[in-house]
Amino acid sequence: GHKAACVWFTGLSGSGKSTIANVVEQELYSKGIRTYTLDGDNIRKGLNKGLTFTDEDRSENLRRIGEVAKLMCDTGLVLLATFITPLERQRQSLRELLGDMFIEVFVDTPIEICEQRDVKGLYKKARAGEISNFTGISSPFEHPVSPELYIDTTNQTLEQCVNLVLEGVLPRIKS
Ligand code: GGZ
Repeated sequence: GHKAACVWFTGLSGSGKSTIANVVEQELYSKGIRTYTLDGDNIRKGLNKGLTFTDEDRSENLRRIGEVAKLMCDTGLVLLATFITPLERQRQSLRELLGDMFIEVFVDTPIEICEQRDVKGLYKKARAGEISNFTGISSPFEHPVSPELYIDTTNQTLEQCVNLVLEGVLPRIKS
């Protein structure tokens, strides 16, 4: 058996949150750990359809996800969540809600690099004014002050990033 946890990835759009979380999930699965991933694709299109990217709507987006994460953790799961979570007060609320199950992982990729990659072309659109309130451009991202895990993607490979997350998570879910 293993303990429940909520591994919460915070970072800019295109920082690599999902890429890292997906490999972490595969590794946990291969160790027999029960996992589930919440991300923008399964949340903002369903449960939180209609919420925008104002500070207020982002906070509501994240509050609801936190409540769902808590329910899922109550079943004993290791929940992975990949959301920008741009403000310190949003991360603080999640920490209060989830208590010692909350493992904040800051995926630190400088905006210059996210914008260079621009996998989905969103930064280009944001610069052109076609997307408002875009994180890092027209909406703030507050540097996390007390993440449990800090991942510097600039100087490390994907494999190294994944291993750092696993080394941080595995001891915390040991029963
Ligand atoms: C930031 C936006 C925006 C704006 C659409 N700002 O890279 P993606 O595409 O797949 O991930 C981003 C996702 C961010 O949603 P979150 O629910 O994670 O944000 S928050 O935690 O702040 O509530 C991006 C896309 O949605 N996207 N418009 N204006 N990202």
